Amino acid sequence: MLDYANYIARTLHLARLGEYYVAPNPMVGAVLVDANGEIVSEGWHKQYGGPHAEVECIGSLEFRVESLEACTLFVNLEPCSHYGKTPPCAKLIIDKGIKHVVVGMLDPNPLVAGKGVAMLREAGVEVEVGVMEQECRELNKRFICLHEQHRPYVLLKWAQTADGYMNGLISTPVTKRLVHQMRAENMAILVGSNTALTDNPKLLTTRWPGRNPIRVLLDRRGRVPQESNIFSNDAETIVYRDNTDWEYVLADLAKRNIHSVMVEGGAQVLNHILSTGIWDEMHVEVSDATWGKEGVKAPQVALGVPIEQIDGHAIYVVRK
Ligand code: AOF
Ligand code: ZN
Repeated sequence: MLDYANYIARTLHLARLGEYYVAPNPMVGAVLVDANGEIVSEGWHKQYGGPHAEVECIGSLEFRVESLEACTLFVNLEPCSHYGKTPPCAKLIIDKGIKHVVVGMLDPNPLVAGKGVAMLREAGVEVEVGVMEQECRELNKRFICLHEQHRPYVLLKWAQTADGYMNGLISTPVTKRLVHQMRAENMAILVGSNTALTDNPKLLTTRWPGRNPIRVLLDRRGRVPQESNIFSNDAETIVYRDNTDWEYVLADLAKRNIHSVMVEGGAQVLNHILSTGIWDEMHVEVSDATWGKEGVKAPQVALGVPIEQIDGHAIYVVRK
């Protein structure tokens, strides 16, 4: 008897290798296991628009296997059933004569949503669904949010002093790098006009591999000049002028297939979002400095216990 959780855990290792390259697609890994429990092949979705994990796995069989009939395919997400940029993985699995598939979680994309599993079962493939489901959902929380809630996953990010004031001078050499890494993990980075005018940020990921995120600017009064860094031609920029209502912005970003947005400020935008209650995660860096009343008051929220200390700064992560 195979230990299913072990192999699904392995698919998650592989899936994560696609982290900075597959959005808005999910991260997916696949492993093919023989009757003795040996892994005979592995694969993962490497790049948006590229072959899916199952195709990579089956196409790169490392050991000669006489027949795939005795093998089990493990994949963290339900194999697809649609003709997208690539043909359906469920069809490939059937054509290759694989008779047993173990799936971490169903695909929430309405194009698939159970149809992949149904296709396999109709062809006589034995399918088990829901192994390490929580871990599978955590890995693809952004992709899942887009399809289940029809809006991007929202990460609020700011740095503040111990007495609750913020501006751009708080980050340390290490936390500056971390911000670039976090940007690369999200498809879009959003700021308000005050931040664009005061800090004039480029909002790029020059200190981390992967694509630059899409920049989003809320500028109701049209105050941010065209020569600002946010409009540099390194990356795309979307500006909201007439309607900067949070629900409208999220719905519009979802329409553009953007599965995640990191909000970098300023205080006004963060407070507006917090007042709507529509966000998923907060990442707050607190320095040990006290500035009295110099600076803008940071949003006032309960931060709980820091997850770590970096360069003497406390890092808080709050999940909704
Ligand atoms: C899989 N294996 O490795 C991935 C899947 O445009 P396409 O053809 O690449 O299809 C993208 C959709 O396919 C994506 O939204 C998600 O539902 C599914 N992703 N499915 O069987 C994979 N990446
Ligand atoms: Zn597929």
